Amino acid sequence: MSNSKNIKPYSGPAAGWGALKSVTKAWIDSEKPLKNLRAMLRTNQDQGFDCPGCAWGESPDQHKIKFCENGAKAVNWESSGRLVTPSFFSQYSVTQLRKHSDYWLEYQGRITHPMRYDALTDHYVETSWDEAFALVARHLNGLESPNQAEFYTSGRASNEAAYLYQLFVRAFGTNNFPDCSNMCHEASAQGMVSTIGVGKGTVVFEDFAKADAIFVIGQNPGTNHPRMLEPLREAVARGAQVVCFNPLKERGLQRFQHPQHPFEMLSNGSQPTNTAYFCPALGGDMAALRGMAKFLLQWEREAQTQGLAPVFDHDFIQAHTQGLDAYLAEVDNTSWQQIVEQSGLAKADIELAASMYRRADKVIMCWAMGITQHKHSVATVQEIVNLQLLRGNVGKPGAGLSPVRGHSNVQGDRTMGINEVPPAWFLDAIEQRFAFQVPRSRGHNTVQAIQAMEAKQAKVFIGLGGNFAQATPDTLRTHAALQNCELTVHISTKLNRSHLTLGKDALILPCLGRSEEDVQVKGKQGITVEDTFSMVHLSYGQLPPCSDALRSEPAIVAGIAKATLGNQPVDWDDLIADYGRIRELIADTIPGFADFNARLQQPGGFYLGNAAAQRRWRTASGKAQFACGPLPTQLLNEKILASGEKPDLILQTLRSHDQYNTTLYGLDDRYRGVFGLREVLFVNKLDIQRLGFAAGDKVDIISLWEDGLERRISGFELVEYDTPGGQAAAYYPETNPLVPLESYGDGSFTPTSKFIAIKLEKAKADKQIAAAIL
Ligand SMILES: Nc1nc2c(c(=O)[nH]1)N[C@H]1C(S)=C(S)[C@@H](COP(=O)(O)OP(=O)(O)OC[C@H]3O[C@@H](n4cnc5c(=O)[nH]c(N)nc54)[C@H](O)[C@@H]3O)O[C@H]1N2
Ligand SMILES: Nc1nc2c(c(=O)[nH]1)N[C@H]1C(S)=C(S)[C@@H](COP(=O)(O)OP(=O)(O)OC[C@H]3O[C@@H](n4cnc5c(=O)[nH]c(N)nc54)[C@H](O)[C@@H]3O)O[C@H]1N2
Ligand SMILES: [Mo]
Repeated sequence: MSNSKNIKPYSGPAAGWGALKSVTKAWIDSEKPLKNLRAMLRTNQDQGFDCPGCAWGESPDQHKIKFCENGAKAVNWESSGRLVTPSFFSQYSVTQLRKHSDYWLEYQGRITHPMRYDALTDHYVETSWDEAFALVARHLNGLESPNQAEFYTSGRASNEAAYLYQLFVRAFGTNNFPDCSNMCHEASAQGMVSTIGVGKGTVVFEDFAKADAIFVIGQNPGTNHPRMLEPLREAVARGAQVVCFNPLKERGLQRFQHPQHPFEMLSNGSQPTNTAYFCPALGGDMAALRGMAKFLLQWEREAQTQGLAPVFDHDFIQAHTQGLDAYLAEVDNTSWQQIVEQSGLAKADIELAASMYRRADKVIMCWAMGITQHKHSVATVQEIVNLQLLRGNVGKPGAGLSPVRGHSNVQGDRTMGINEVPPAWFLDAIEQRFAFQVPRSRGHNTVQAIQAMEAKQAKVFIGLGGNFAQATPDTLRTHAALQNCELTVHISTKLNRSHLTLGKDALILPCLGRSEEDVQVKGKQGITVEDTFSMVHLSYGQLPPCSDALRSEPAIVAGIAKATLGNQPVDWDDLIADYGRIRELIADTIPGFADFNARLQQPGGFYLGNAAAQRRWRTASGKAQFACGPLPTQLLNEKILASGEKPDLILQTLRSHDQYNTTLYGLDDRYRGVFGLREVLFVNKLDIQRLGFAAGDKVDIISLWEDGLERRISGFELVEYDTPGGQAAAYYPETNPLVPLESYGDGSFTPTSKFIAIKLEKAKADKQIAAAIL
């Protein structure tokens, strides 16, 4: 065990008193506690605002407090009393700001005025909105081709902002829409569209109360979707089976104490949230799921010969699916040896998981980044679908597929057309409604956008939210790529490293946060978002804006559009006066949004619908399709093998309990027992010994990838941790310098952030000290 004072294993339950303490700290630390209390209580309430945290949906119960610990952190962080004003920027040059940590940068507070980079002084200086828009327009209109600009979106942007953004960018002439989804659930969309014809989850909130079993695969809801713990807890309480697949024993999936249940809190009792926990190897889920299918097939054959009730849902398979025989042949072809080796699970464990799956009539399968950030993620998602199709677990109450989304409106942004490969029907609808010729060629995703900037083919980068420089892989290359640009523009709430990784010209355009009132010509405006269950609802900011100079995201997009295109293809100002008019355009062009404005009036919003949930399959064959790919022959990429070195460990990069993606609320990770420190590497005790280190040692981490570049990060403390042998974990974004840009998912282009082959060396810094002493 490490003797570092920063490491103190945590024995309490998830949520509980620790969560209340943490909420209080975030609240007091906002420096606006009285105002923010009101905001917290309006989170996710009717006529209130949508939590800017995760995309988990609301309980239809109108009387509950609906924010969780991490939602409260998000709200208080956004509505901080600290301000980053023009005088802040005159105090620090960009070079000086670069020396500060990411945590420090965001901690300085909300950006209050539009700022332009002045290369002569190396400072950001205040600019007017009109000057800022004119600068963007000048750059965009000066490009040889619209495809030389990249238009990034992070998933917090509202439907209204996203719709205007895509309209402007397509009218400008490109489909270059790299977005955070490319790094997130892209594989879920690809894997599901190719099998069930819809790239979204098929379940709604109420299904969780009806399920007999809920599988939680590669997801850490205790930290990233805390409100999901409640339905999981209720499921266990009524005797349903929760099954977890995760190499790490995540606390929220083991013990949970509900802060809104006084008895549990006072008695300090806690609900065990899981009854079955399997720890596969990183990237081993497809093999584990294939093994489960192999058992189901064996039991189905046994049932047939013995005249027992079938294991497969033959009626469903017959009426609704295609490709079963080819899939079962592939299942037969997959050897147990390969399954056990690749999954890292014993055959008996896979049998146990399969029997839990078989016993349940209605099964929900949930998953997140532990599934989607691998090379074979699309195939793994397809294997989840295969398993669910075998027993008719798609399109019936209490069962289905649930890729649990990340950002609060990432799903809505896609629905609005933030998509580098938009479907033809979407483009047709835009073309018909607005009478301009839409670009039809594929645009860039996140990886391709970085490659284009690196090759100096793309010259303008505009980010609608997010922190592109830190969230993306191969940090050194990505930073250099952004710095190749003629212009970088960030529409942001808080200062981050992307603002300091700038092109020749650079702008920071500060926007209203979700929690702030948005008043336009026709009065107070609400925006809409879509949660992970395809519920669309209104969100009204509650707090006065932190600065009079802020503009809303839709207004900023409209300002750029008007300066660049004039009043084409729409009257931009008119749309901003009343967002209801933007929603009318959405209703005209996007299926499911008819009578958009009227339907929003119902409390809780409305359900967009999902064809697959109704067993209508929008696939080429009109049926749900079994996918029949083989398991990867091996998980190590050929570029890793070509390095000629055997990895010491395979590294996954994940979130601590005190962060929201690249935003760090603090330096603690309570459930994993790490305090005041982020440069840690979680490694199994035996591995630490095997590699000749001791817990607490500082190491350099080097990524293995054959392309002539060295990828190294330094000074990480080894923390002894309960993780399967050979598998390590560390926090993102600090580890992004290790992820090679070309290491991405087949068919998804998602960086393989959960599978990085690494070697360890004793930290260089230590070596230098040692050399000095000698
Ligand atoms: N508070 C808070 N909430 C958030 C976010 C945040 O940063 N903070 N981020 C939001 C966003 S954008 C997203 S996408 C979601 C992310 O939500 P998660 O997907 O829960 O996020 P990660 O921290 O990446 O955790 C991945 C989990 O998968 C496990 N895992 C890793 N590799 C594998 C594997 O190969 N197999 C299996 N079975 N498990 C594996 C890890 O041990 C970890 O428990 O959360 C959203 N909500
Ligand atoms: N190694 C590794 N890399 C990863 C991941 C991983 O698990 N491992 N996860 C990936 C995933 S799932 C995702 S989704 C991406 C996230 O990538 P991004 O979405 O690009 O990053 P965030 O950290 O969420 O963005 C934070 C910034 O958004 C701005 N912001 C906050 N609120 C608002 C708002 O209301 N409006 C606007 N305009 N700006 C706002 C603030 O300035 C803040 O600094 O990272 C990906 N990168
Ligand atoms: Mo995400």
